[in-house]
Amino acid sequence: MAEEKKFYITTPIYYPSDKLHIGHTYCTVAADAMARYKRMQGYDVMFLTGTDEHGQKIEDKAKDAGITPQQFVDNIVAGPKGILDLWKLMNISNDRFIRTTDDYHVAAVQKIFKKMYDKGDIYKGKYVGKYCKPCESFWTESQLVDGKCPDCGRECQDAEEEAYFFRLSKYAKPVQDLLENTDFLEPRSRVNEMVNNFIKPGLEDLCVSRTSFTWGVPVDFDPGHVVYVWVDALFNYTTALGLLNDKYSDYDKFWPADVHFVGKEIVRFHSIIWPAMLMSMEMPLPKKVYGHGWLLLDGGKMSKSKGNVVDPYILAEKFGTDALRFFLLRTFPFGSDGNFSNESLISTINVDLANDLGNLVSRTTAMVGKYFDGKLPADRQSDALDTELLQQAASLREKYEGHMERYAFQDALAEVFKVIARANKYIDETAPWALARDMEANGARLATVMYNLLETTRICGVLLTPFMPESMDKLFDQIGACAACRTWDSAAVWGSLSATAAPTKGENLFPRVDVEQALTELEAAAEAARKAALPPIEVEPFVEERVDFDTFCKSDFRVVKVKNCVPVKKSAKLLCFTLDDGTGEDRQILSGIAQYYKPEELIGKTLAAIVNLPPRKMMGKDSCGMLLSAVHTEHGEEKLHLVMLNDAIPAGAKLC
Ligand code: ME8
Repeated sequence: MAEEKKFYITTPIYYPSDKLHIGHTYCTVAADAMARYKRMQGYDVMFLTGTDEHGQKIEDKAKDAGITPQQFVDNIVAGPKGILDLWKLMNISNDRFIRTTDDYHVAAVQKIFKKMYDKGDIYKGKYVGKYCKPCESFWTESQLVDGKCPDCGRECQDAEEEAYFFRLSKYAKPVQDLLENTDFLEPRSRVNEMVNNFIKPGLEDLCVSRTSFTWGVPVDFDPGHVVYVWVDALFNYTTALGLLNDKYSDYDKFWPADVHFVGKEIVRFHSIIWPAMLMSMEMPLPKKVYGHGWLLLDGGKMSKSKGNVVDPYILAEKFGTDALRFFLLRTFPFGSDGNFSNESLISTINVDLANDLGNLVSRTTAMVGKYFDGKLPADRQSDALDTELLQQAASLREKYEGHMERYAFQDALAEVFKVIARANKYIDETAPWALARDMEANGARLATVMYNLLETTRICGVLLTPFMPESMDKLFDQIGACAACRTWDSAAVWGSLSATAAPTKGENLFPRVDVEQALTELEAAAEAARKAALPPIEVEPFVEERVDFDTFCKSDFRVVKVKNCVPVKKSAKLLCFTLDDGTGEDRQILSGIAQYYKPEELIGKTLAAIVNLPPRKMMGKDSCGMLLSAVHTEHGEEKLHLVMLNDAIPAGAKLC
C-alpha cells in the first residue's frame, strides 16, 4: 500500500514573557515555508505552533505588572501586536495553535505525569542544586560554567525542595544510540555536542516538579507540586493532536512528528529529555529534530535583556511580509548562526527581488505588451540559444526538492535565483528589441523568446510560492498563469503555460529600496522603540543619609535675576550667567546647561542659586555659586529644568 502522504511539523512553543523578535520569527517562517511546500506537494499537513505559558518567570512578571499570570499571558499572546497578531502579519499558515494554559492540555499533562509515576519512572526525592530562572532550567553545581548558567551565562539561584524526579539516567543508553546511530538529530554536528557534553559525563535524573511557585500544571495526586515547565511544554506536540484528551483526534494520524524545528539552545531538551520521556510513555519517537542556528546582532544572540532585538513589525510594515520572509530564508543557512543587519536585508531586497526577479517580470510583461499587444501568437521558432535556459528551468524542481527535503532553504532559493539570473542573461543574448525591428521576419522568434521567459518565470514562481505566497499570486496574475500552471506538478513540466498567454504589466512586485533613506528611518524607528520600552520617568534615588538642621542652614540659597547669559567659548556645555543677587554687585555663575536652554531665553528670568559655595574656575572663568535645577530621566533621556521663580520676588531674597 502506498504510504499516506501526511506531514507533521512543529515550531517550539514560545514563551509569552516578552514581545517576540525577528529571531523567533525566523523559525516560524521556516516551518511555514516547509508546511506550504509539503501542502503544494499534495501532503496532508499538520503545522503546529503555540505558546509555553507556565513557569516562575511568567509568575514573577505578572506580579511586577500587578496582574494575574493568566491576564499577563493573554495580553502577550492575544493582545494587540501580540504573538497571534505577529503570525497573522507574517502570513503563517499554522493548522493549530496550542496554549499550554488550555484546559485540555493541562488535564492531559496531569495524566501523562501520573502514567510515568505509576510506571516508576517518576519518583519523589529532594532537590538540591541550582536553578536558572530565565531559562527555567535546573543544573547541578558541576554543570555550571564559571558558576553561571551554561545556556545563558546568568546567575543561578540555590534551590532545595522536595520534588519529583524523572529517571533520565535509565534512558541514557537508548538515547545515545538514537543520537549516534540514526538521523534523529540534525544537523549532525549537534550530535557530538549532545553526546559528549551531556550524555557521556553521566545523565542525572531530572527534577520534574516544583513547590516554590504555583503557576504551572498542578500534580493532581500531590497538592503543592507543579509540573516542571519543560515536561508540560514538550508534551504540547502530542496533546495538540489529542493525546489523552477529547479536544482533538488526530494523534493516530499525525504522530510521530516528521520534524520538530527548534533553536540550537533547546536541542538538549528535544534530543535527550523528550525522547527519554516518550520511551517511558512507550510512544513512538519523532522522526527528526532539526536544531537551527541563531540570528545574531553584532555577533551576539538577540535578546530582550541585552536590548538588541529587531522588531519584525517594523521590518514587515516597511518592506512587506514576503520580502522579510524571503530574506530570512535566503540569507542564512538554516543550520548555522547568521548575522542580521538592516544593510543585508535591504541589499537582498534590491538585488534578488527588485533587480533580478522584479525586473525579469516587468521587462517581459512590458515587452509582450509592446510587441504583441499583450497576447502571444502561437507561432514558434527555436534557436540553440534557448537550450541552456530550457534545461535549467526544466531540471530546477528536482534540485530544489533535494534541498528542501534537507531543510536547506538557502540552497533551494539559490537554485531558483541561478535560473532567474540565467533568464536575465537570455534577454541580453536574444536582444528582443533588435528582433522587434523586423516583426515580419522575426515575429515567431520573438514570440518564442517571450514564451521562454514567461515559462521560466512561472516555474520559478511556483517554487518561490512557499516563501512568498502573496507576491507569487500577483506574479502569476501578471504573467497570465492559469490555476493549473501554479501547481507543484506543473513546475516539472516545461510548456504548461498557455502558448498564447496574455500577460499584463502590473504593479511593481518588489519596489527598489532607497538604502540611505531606509537605514535612517529604521534607525529612527528602532531608537523610538527602544525609548518607548524604557521606563517613562525615572528619578534619582532618594538619599538615605540624614543631614542635621544646622548643617542644612549653612547653605545660603538666594533668589537671583539673570542680567545676561552667554555661551562660554570652546565649551559645548557651559553658559556664563551675570546675575543680580541683590547685593548691588554682579555675581557670575557658570552652569553646564547649554544643551537644554538657549542663553537669550534666560535673560530676565528669576532663578534660585546657592551662593556660599567656594568659587570654582571653569574654562578660565570664576563661578561663584550654583543655579538650582530639577533633573530626571524620560525614556532613557536626561532632562533638566532650571528652578524658575515668580518674577515678583526681589533679587537677594533668602530661600529657606
Ligand atoms: O525556548 N535566532 O521558548 P523561547 C533564532 N518555550 N532563533 C531564536 C532566536 C534568535 N536570535 N531567539 C530565540 C523556548 N529563538 C521554550 C520552547 S518547546 C517545547 C519550548 C528561538 O520563546 C529559540 O531558539 O525562549 C527557540 O527555538 C524559540 O525561539 C523559542 O524560544
